Amino acid sequence: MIFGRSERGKPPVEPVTLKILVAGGFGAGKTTLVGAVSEIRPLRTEELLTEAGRPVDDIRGVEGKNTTTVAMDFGRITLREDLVLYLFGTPGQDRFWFLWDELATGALGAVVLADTRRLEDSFAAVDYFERRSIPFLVGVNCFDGAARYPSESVRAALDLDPNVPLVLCDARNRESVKEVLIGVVQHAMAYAADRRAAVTT
Ligand SMILES: Nc1nc2c(ncn2[C@@H]2O[C@H](COP(=O)(O)OP(=O)(O)OP(=O)(O)O)[C@@H](O)[C@H]2O)c(=O)[nH]1
Ligand SMILES: [Mg+2]
Repeated sequence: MIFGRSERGKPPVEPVTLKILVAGGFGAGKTTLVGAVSEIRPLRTEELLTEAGRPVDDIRGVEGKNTTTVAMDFGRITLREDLVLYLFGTPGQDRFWFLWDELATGALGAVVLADTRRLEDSFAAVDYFERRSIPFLVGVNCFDGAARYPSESVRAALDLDPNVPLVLCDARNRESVKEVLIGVVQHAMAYAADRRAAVTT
């Protein structure tokens, strides 16, 4: 017997789509993270780092880096049949701050990628999401050769609220990045539920 689509009794699932921002300092691994998990060829807006930019573009620790994001990264991942994330990676350089408000519109939550060799570069992103009450998770991108610090020290250095999740990750590794993304969705859902409860009580 041949079954038609409708006879299988399973209507196609219309997935929920959520927008997640991937932010952090210059060279923290944002473009790498989006590329590691995206199931579509990620849209990138990379430009070559130039000699002229050398005084402002600090590539210590990521000496192999020869491009930088000038507008955004875009990718998509299906976490479950009924849950699709659209990932928007921000540019890391300060001179592109004007793009952030546009990118943040409608975002459910954000990942702040941090490189422990230059943690101070993540302060601005942490600040940005705190001020706008956008729930975020900090992903410490563990670069080869970078010193490992206990999570508590990183939390203290970033002055994170106790409820902000912090996870260690490898932006090149699909499974590791998936865990980060599941973490941010769970955190954002819990945050939204708390806000609803606060409004109704
Ligand atoms: N060892 C190691 N290298 C990484 C990791 N993530 C990124 N890289 C390398 O670090 C460099 C910077 O990565 P990008 O993904 O371009 O960083 P970005 O945050 O998008 O940079 P901007 O857009 O310029 O701010 C690249 O050369 C990557 O290959 C990681 O987890 N481990
Ligand atoms: Mg980038």
